[in-house]
Amino acid sequence: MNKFSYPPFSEKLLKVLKSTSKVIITGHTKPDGDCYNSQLAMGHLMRALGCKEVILANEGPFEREETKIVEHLFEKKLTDEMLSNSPLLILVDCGELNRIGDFKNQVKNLKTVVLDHHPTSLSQGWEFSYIFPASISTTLIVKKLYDTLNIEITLEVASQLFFGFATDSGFFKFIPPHNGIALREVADLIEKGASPSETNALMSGGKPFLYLKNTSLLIDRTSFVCNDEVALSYFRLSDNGECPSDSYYSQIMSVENVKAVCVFKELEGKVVLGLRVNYNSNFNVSAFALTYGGGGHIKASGATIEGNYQEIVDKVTKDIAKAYSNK
Ligand SMILES: [Mn+2]
Repeated sequence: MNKFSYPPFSEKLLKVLKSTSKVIITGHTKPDGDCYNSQLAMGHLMRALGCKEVILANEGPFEREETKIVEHLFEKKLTDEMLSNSPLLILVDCGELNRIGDFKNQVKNLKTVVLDHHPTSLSQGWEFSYIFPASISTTLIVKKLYDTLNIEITLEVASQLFFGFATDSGFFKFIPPHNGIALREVADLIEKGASPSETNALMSGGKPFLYLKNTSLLIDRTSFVCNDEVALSYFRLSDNGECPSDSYYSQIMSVENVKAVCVFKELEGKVVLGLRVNYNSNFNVSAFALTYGGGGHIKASGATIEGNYQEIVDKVTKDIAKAYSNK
């Protein structure tokens, strides 16, 4: 792909946003920095457009350290009152209803606007959508909406939009060539007051010592397949503290030959599969996750699989070795 710009928003999408007096803004469960900041910034945008009732909802869980301070801003349950008078639904950083948890059945008949950058959302047939996988983060799509509608980006919103970008770019690490526009948009956010140093401290600081110890636990438990190019590790229900997947991915990716990483996180009756690949690998983990009902990006994806822990680990390990070899 050569240098590109963001396509314009459709007139009908803009019209729906401008004519809405009640909105529910939600995103995927287990929100990350891109998801919840897109929700917050869209909340502000809708109020600026004159929308009277803005409901921010996310089922959670708010697991990541940096999400805990914003958790109280989001409704975890949708009441009949919230669903009355046909609110508009805005889905951000997610284009599949089965990724929003139990809300799915309550909102499936609402008129829906989707703002997302996951390629798996393209096939969902949304009428009012802006799905652009080349955008590093959903917050950069939200920024494009602010600029299109001429809504002022305050310091608070600039910080939110930058945070989403910082999360999904691995703090500037995962940016492909030709995507100069991302950095031009980010420069604008920094000029408006977003602080990379403060965001970095928020994102990577303040973790309990156990998080670091668990990173070494995952490193210790690593096994390799496919000529040591695929690293696998696991975090059991009986382990204490948080599963440090992100920290583990970046550590294990620094090992020579490693091109792909898979983490099995055991929950009650199910396993959360996390997948990452190196920037120059052509193994499509989004497609792989999709075979287990998951999804995500070409280089970062995941799935939640119900069933027996050991059976899931054995099957996925076999499948990933096969898929990786056939890529
Ligand atoms: Mn995202």
